[in-house]
This record gives sequence, C-alpha cells and structure tokens, in this order.
Amino acid sequence: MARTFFVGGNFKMNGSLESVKQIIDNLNKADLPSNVEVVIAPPAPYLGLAVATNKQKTVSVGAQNVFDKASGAYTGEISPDQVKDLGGKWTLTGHSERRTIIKESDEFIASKTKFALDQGLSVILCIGETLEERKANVTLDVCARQLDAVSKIVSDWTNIVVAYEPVWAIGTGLAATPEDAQETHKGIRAHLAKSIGQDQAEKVRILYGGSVNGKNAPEFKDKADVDGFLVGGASLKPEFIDIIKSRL
Ligand code: G2H
Repeated sequence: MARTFFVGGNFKMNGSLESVKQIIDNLNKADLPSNVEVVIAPPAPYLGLAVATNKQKTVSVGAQNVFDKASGAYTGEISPDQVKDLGGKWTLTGHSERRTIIKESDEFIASKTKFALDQGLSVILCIGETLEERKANVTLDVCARQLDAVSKIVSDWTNIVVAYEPVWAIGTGLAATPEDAQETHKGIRAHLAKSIGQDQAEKVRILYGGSVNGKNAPEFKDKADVDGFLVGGASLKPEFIDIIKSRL
C-alpha cells in the first residue's frame, strides 16, 4: 500500500530566534515535493515563530513533548491545547532522550500519546533499543514493549507515525544500515499487525531516525517499510532539504 513519505525535523534544544527563522526561510525558498509530508519540531519557545513564518503547505509544525494534562499546577509543562493554540499540529512522544535522560516510562509516554491524540494533535511516537539491548538481541522485544504500552490504551492509530530510532545511532554519526532498518521496521509492522490489526499496521508510517543526513538518506530509498525519517542534527542544516527530496 502507498504510504505518504514523511520527514520530521527534531531541532532538539538547539537554536535561537535568528537561527530558527533562518531554517524556515531556507525551507520557504526550497522547491519542496508536493508528495512528502514534513513536520518540524523546534524548541517550544519558537513554535509560534515557526508557525507564523512557515509558508510551505506541506510543512507542519509540532512540539517535541507535551504533558498528559490539559492545564493546572504542572510547572514547566506544555499542554496539547497550548501547542494547538500556537498553530502546532503534531507532537513527538517517547524520544529516547526523554526516556533515558528524563526517565519517562513506557506508561507515561503512552498516557501522553493518548492525551495528545484525544486533544487533536497527531503524534510521532519514538521507540528504539539501546546498544546493550541490541547486543542482547532484544531489539524487537524492546520495540514491542514500547508499542504495547500505547496500543493497550489507544486503538485508533490513524494519527500516529512511529519513529524507530536505535539509541546507539542517535547523534553518533553511526546510522543503522538500510538493511538493518528495513528488517527492524518489518518486525515492528508485523508486531503492530498483531496488536492493532493488519489494516492499521499497513497504514502506519514507520520512520527511521538516527544520524540521517543528506548523503545517507537516498540509501534507504528501496526499503519497503522505511516510510521516511526523523532527523535531528541534519534538520538544522541546509541538507534537510536534500533529505526531504531523497525519494525523488
Ligand atoms: C534521533 C535523531 C532525531 P540525529 O534522535 O530524532 O537525531 O539525527 O541527530 O541522530
């Protein structure tokens, strides 16, 4: 089945008013393909700026994280409604940096994913194994556990995009090989078929993330279950546009 190619740009905790504007100006000037869906996730303080300056119809703006409550005494947190209020349409959940550094649990990530969906945001749900888990040959078990926490409480996956990001490949310059990514994506889709049904599993886009750049992105071109990329470091650079165009 044809799944629309998807490229996410996760700026992480990088940038300034000036540099975020510069990245968006570059995107605005680019001749982007009409059949690639792009989501950029700047740091939360720049969400409004990103929405206001983006002129590309195929580019949406999202948050890197949201909380699982609508409002209240939750110092430092951001609600899905506030993201929407600024014009954001997406959020990431479960990025490995939040799983490992902030110690977010599978259950908390699932709860945030459900709440964001219920409030009308679409979600890029990040999953992936550490190097130790890979060495122990439990990659798919880890991905399944992270996915199951969500499928236990979310039955409609229409507005979820899964990003498979092996932790050992993130920001290290050591991307998974296209063959490795394809094999894992295939396993993830097979697992989803069991948990959310064959039909939904066929429709869910599964992105690869971890040291994707303008040079290696085209190498994933013929991989049937790699439906796009979640890009960190390279989304801050002009090569982000090459990644968006890598399927042409
Ligand atoms: C993985 C990825 C973006 P990078 O975290 O989410 O980052 O491309 O820098 O490895």
